[in-house]
Amino acid sequence: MKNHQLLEIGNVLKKYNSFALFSHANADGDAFGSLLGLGMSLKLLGKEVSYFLPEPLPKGYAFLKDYDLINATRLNHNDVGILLDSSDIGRIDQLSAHFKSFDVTINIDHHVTNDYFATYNYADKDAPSTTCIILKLIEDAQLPINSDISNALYVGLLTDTGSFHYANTTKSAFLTATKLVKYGADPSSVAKKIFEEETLAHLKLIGIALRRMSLRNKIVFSYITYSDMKSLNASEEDAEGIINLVRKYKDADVAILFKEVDDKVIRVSLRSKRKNINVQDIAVLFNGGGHAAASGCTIHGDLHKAMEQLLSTAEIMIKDADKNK
Ligand SMILES: [Mn+2]
Repeated sequence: MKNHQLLEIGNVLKKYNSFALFSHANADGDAFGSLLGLGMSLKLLGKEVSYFLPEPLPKGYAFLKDYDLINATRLNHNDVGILLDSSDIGRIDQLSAHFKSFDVTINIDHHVTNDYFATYNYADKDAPSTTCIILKLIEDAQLPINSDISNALYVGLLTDTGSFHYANTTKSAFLTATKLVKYGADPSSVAKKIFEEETLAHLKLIGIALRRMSLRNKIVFSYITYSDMKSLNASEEDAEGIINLVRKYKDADVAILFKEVDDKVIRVSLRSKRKNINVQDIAVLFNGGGHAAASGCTIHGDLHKAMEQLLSTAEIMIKDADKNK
């Protein structure tokens, strides 16, 4: 499995006239940033662009230019399908048939597990975000860039590095950030939109989850019930990101948050803070997935039974990890 040159991909972008851009379900900052950043650049090049994301769309990124055009443009036909920030076609759920209908497809991504599903592929696991690759493509192929595009690309970099906290906060992450600011990105206004404009329901759910934090050996965990969700009129999006506060507890090896987002539908977020504990192994046992440090699964049934079941499984796996240390 070999990467094409970004220059070759740039030539494909110049050759064809209209493009359908896709990114993955539960779109995050990098999905929105790469989708809209590349799309806006193609539009400045005089191309026709349609944006597609699996619904529901998170509203937190509505400040990005062209957000309102996602799933709104209805062209009869596009020449090329482009899938961004996605390791495989399955990541776009019900949109995958649409993507497969294109004769020419492009895959640009930074996940280790990318399976090179397109006609033209570029996957770089060392890229801090897919938007970093999009900037490289723009520079290598000399595609247009402006401040709206730079802001979109910066959003992907900022969120995928956890605000420059995670292990992918490399020299290249800062070099890309520097370039994006040079091209017109405004880090403080982006940070304000992403981190300082939370809904009341989100903040109140944080309060509930933190108050209920408990410890079981080295596992810190908490939960949000469906009745909490209903009483705050909270959406699933309002319950996103709370695991990142639970996991801050310094003596925890593993952090788990149970969210009953609908009646007897429990989304479980798992985070590992220790190298030899792979929470993906726990998530997989409950039909979920993710990465070694961050995984998730959905359990259908009674919240407290689900918690007991998952926590005891996690305890056993952590004990095994300690034995093999
Ligand atoms: Mn990404």
